[in-house]
Amino acid sequence: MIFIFVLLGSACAQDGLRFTRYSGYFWNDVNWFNTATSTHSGVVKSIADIHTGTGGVQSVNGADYYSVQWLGFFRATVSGTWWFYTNSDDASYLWLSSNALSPSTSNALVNNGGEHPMQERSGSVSLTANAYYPLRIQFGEAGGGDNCVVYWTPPGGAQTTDGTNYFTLCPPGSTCSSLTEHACPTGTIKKIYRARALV
Ligand SMILES: [Ca+2]
Repeated sequence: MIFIFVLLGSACAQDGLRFTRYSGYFWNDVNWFNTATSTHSGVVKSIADIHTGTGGVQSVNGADYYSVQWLGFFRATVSGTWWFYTNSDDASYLWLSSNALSPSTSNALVNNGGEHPMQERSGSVSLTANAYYPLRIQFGEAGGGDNCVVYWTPPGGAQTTDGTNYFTLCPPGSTCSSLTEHACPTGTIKKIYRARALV
């Protein structure tokens, strides 16, 4: 029996979103992150709360005056209308697709801006199955309580915070040139092969 290996595709070795944590509150200025001082960074697979969303750096209601930005890509598993949500204290925003590349408060899919206790806001968008969309999420804590939860509902599906199979730093086969923050480091592309027997 002879085995051959069939190339099925390639995928970035790192699934998830990249979080970067900054000192200070962004006061709803979406460009603030471009010049702010970062303190921590890493890759996470969910933002079930600010603890998981920062890889354990922050705890819920644990600090004042900090901000976090998440960057990556979102893979739509099915076609149709998707709902995205943030629930945060204080401000948060979520952008998908081209708006994630040139964000403003007015083009956010989810605008949960302002200083407030835990508050849910949502937005819906039509997505195509197996397409990868640039994703940007910003959150900041001004004072008092602090937390941020991000979740979504696929068409006909259940609400979830679990980014497994949804979040990736780099879509397969892409050099991510349109969103340089996400560029896959050299050597992180892995190719997926399947052994097939010839008889
Ligand atoms: Ca607060």
